[in-house]
Amino acid sequence: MTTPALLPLSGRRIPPLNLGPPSFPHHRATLRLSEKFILLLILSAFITLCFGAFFFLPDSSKHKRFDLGLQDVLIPHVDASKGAKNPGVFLIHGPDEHRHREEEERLRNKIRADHEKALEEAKEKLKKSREEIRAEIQTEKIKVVQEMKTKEKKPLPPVPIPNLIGINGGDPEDNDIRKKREKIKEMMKHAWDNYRIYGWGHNELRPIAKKGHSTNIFGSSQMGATIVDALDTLYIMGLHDEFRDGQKWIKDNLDFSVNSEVSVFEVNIRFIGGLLAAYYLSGEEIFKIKAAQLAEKLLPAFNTPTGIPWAMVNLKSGVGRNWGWASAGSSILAEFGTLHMEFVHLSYLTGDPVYYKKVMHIRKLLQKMDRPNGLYPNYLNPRTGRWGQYHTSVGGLGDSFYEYLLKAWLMSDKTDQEARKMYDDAIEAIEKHLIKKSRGGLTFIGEWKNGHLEKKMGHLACFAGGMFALGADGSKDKAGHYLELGAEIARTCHESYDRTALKLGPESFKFDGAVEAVAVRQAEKYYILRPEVIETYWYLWRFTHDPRYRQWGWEAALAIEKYCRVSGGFSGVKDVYSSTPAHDDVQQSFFLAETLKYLYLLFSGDDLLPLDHWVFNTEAHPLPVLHLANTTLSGNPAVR
Ligand code: DMJ
Repeated sequence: MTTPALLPLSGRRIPPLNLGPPSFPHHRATLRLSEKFILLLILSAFITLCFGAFFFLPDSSKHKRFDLGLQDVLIPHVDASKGAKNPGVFLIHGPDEHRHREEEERLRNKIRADHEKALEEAKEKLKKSREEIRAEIQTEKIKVVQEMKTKEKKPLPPVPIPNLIGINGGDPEDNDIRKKREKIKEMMKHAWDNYRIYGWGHNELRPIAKKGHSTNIFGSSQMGATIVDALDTLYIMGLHDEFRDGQKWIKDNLDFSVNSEVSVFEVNIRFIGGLLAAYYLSGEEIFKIKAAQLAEKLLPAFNTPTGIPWAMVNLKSGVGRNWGWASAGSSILAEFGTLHMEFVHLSYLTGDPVYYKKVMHIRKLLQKMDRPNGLYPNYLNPRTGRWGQYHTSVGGLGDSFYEYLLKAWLMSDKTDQEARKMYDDAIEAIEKHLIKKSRGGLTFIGEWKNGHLEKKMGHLACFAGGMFALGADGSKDKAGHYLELGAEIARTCHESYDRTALKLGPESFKFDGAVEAVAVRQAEKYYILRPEVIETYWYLWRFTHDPRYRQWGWEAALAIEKYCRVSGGFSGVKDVYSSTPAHDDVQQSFFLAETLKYLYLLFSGDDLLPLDHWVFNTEAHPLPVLHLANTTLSGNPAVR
């Protein structure tokens, strides 16, 4: 899915002139003349290009129409409903229109003046000798390098570290549970050690071919995704040598100035989430610094007419675009809606409100949108601000958007009531339109497509059992109902595992007549070491202490050990209904970040990462609750 990286017009480089001594002295005068000629040619081409761009490219000042900024968020002057034929499209009227024209005129004049100045400077340059020009270039180079160094060294402001409770411990009293926990730790070591030997520095591992692996979500980069994703699991398991090894690699090798197009969502949840969690757990500054450096590289993705980010961004050029397969050039709800937790922490730790503003802007924009049946469609076009296809799901494409509404509230120490309300409203609509009971009595979450309910549930949607349980507290009189709903989803997902030959769940399963919780199409029968079902077991265990959840988790662990373990690590399987399955030869980074972490927590005491102090991001990276009311973070709702 990768395409050749595009360069912005302004980023295109002109090949440097050869200013070294010419080989034949008697040609010197001629050469100088031709150099001047080339320089003039380039200059005139550049000026023509700038004017062309100014008149023919989409007017960037128009983008301001959508850029609500924080002030606009606080004083909403854009009315989505008035004068807009299409819901979600913002138009400018009255005084705004006048202001907009004035702004355009001001910009035009500025560009004209800049061009004249550039021309004058160029003329001056041509009068200078070759040595003078060379010296100037050299000085400029040194300046840029120094600026970069100072930027890298710039210390981040000290901030009060939140209350970090339960980063160690959780030792189970029961001997049997302790042994199970030890087994999970051994599985983690097997996965890590093999990655260390065969895939070190690559994003993921091919455990059968015993070499590195990557997918298009990381572009062409080799950013050690498994290292970053696994760090906090290593830490809580007490695998400190391995943790330090990973830390050293990050310090010496992790560089984000790569010409590579990556998924903003995946990089956020795995890298920023992983680095932030590693920072909070270990207190090692390097993780915070790397997270802040990477976050800066993601910011250009938000340069769209609406402020809804592109799905992908080139880390070097900052050019963004969307997935080719997404409806109507849209960005994906579960991608642009899964940034809040990490971005709030980034603003907190860097003291820069820009991250907070970006995610609050997305939230405000979504609040203004019309929602068919109260449901959020999965696709939103970042240019027009219009929904794409009316497809709503709690599984892939939608899932973690709902999760982050709830977790924004939890992470704010339950003060972000706006997020809680959005979550409550969304879940109410989902329950009304998407959640049904099968003939055999299994509760499932279907998918809403253009007014029709598809009775199919994805493995990804199984995370919702845990989400409902986590959100129960705060649902007032419906708390019992949501805990029960969470338990029903856990049961359904367990059935999807139990009805297979391997006791591992398929990618998606159907409820159609006699078919219940079973995959029908061959292409949906695989299991790629995903965590969602085990994640739900863990949340249900924490809230109910019903031993069935530990039992179900152990069944899954044994099945993974039996069918997915190979000598070079762990691999996904292609068909969970076949007793002799083929391996897919991929050890996903989320297996170490999530699946093994949730299993380990399932067999640990509740004092390890207690849920009233930590909120897990969607990649299972724990971030501490932020009592923002006590801080001076600009953009902090409490300060506003
Ligand atoms: C993980 O990367 C995250 O949990 C994400 O939210 C969705 N799916 C994968 C694992 O299945």
